Amino acid sequence: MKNLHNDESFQKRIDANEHVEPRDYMPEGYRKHLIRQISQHAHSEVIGMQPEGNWITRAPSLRAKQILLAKIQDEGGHGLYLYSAAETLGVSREEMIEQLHSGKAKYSNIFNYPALNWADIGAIGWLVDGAAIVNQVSLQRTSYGPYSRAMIRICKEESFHQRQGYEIMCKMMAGTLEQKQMAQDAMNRWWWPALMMFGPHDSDSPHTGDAVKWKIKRESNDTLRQKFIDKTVQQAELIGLVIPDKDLKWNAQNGHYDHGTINWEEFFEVINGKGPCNKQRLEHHKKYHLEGEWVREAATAHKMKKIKRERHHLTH
Ligand code: BYC
Repeated sequence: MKNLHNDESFQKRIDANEHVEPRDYMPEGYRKHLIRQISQHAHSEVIGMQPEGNWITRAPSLRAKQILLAKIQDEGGHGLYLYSAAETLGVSREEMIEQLHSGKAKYSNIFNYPALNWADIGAIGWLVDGAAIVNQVSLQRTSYGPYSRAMIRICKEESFHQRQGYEIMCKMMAGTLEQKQMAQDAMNRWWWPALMMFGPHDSDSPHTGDAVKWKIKRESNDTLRQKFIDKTVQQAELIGLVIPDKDLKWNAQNGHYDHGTINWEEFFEVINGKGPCNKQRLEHHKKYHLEGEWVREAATAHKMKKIKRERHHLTH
């Protein structure tokens, strides 16, 4: 079945839960959909290093600093796996970076909010990585082989990140009144943007139809958001944090928590460039990308020299 080159046989492979590999036939829409999603995912990992990187020099202990450094380095590594996975679809790293810089490619809404104090580092690890992992566990079963394999490696690291954040929140909630207030304040600011990370409601999500048909997405935006809420509410209660949603309540009939209305106006403003930190995040990326140009040139020159040397060796 593998080498039949038409959309119908492709769909049969998807329906049979076969992985699609880079050299296999795939419809152009599938390829484009994946390039968009994987490159946005890669940009999110890399831009996501900024709000946390801001706190490395102010971590409250050597232990906390080591853990935060390791976590941020992991995010950089996740970006690299994902850029490589996207490159297997025929797009170059330069094109993806160009699309990020021109605003054509998005990155996660969440990284356009500022990390104001140490409690925010706890909230990011717990809520942001917590939301990311719910989405990414599901993506381990995505139909495109290189994306699926990247997700398996990434998920192993994300679970450590989530625990790093929750540990900070636990410590602060066991601390002074001021520390408890800081933790609650961070929760209040990060909760709603974390819910938005899962994307618009299924009924308003233009890409979900194709994504589900092609098994790029294994679960819908709302299903994943609900999973995240259900598990996080209990973690918050355990340490005495209050979810900032007056409409949040347990629904015994369906076995899930009902939640209040998400501010989609804010979401669309943020993803379309008007969030509190969009400008800062992109300018930072552009500045360091430009400053790193000599490294890329040197690495390419070194590689070219090596190839020439090897060729010379083979022919003489
Ligand atoms: N932010 O039809 P929809 C991390 C856009 S980072 C921005 O539902 P789709 C971490 C969407 O792109 C985790 N934009 O789209 C790193 C589309 O616009 P375009 C990042 C969003 O693709 C460091 C439009 O809204 N994870 O782990 O079916 C430190 C309509 O949406 C967002 C991923 O990227 C958003 N939140 O579903 C800590 C996961 N949501 O493209 C942690 C991979 C939607 O037409 N991505 N939009 O211009 C996905 O699973 C899916 O792409 C989404 C959206 C669920 C995000």
